[in-house]
Amino acid sequence: DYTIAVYPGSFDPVTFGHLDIIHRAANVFDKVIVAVLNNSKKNPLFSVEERTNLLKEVTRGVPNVEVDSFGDLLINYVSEKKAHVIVKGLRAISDFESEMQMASLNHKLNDKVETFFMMTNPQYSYLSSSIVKEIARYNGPISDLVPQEVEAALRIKYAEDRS
Ligand code: COD
Repeated sequence: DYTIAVYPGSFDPVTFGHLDIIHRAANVFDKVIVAVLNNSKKNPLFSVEERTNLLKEVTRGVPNVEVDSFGDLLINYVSEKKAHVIVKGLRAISDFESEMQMASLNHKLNDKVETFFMMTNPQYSYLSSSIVKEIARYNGPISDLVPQEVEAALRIKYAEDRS
């Protein structure tokens, strides 16, 4: 069976932690759709177009990865894409509670869809988009945390803020 997995998130912006999950998921599933949440509520730093474009740039070398965006319930999007798997990354215990709630709810909404969790690479266990934005805002070093394209985009964003 051809297995399509959806890896959803805010990706504001994509980090090496996300990228590690994307590469590992691409080794396991036939196709991985990285799905960017089009969220106006969360007041993201990058627009959905910017987040999607950055993801496309940094996953260019992985043939079975596709980047898309979605705007409503994840489970509806997953059905629309004829996918049966949701991929999530787990960092600390703090991720567990909300991920368990979302996995249970999504399973209740559609029991044909399974959520698969991948444990973070210990190297990236502390890494989140928010921490990267915080360091970048104060002009700190982020080259070990995000790909070059993302670092450049962050520098431009915060330079605009400062001017
Ligand atoms: N190592 C491993 N995994 C990581 C790392 C890291 N360093 N950093 C992030 N991750 C994982 C996260 O655990 C998550 O699984 C994924 O990568 C994306 O992370 P973020 O922070 O970019 O995205 P989130 O957590 O804000 O995404 C939340 C969703 C968009 C998935 C969720 O809000 C959602 O599904 N929304 C749609 C509306 C909906 O259906 N709601 C009902 C859900 S039951």
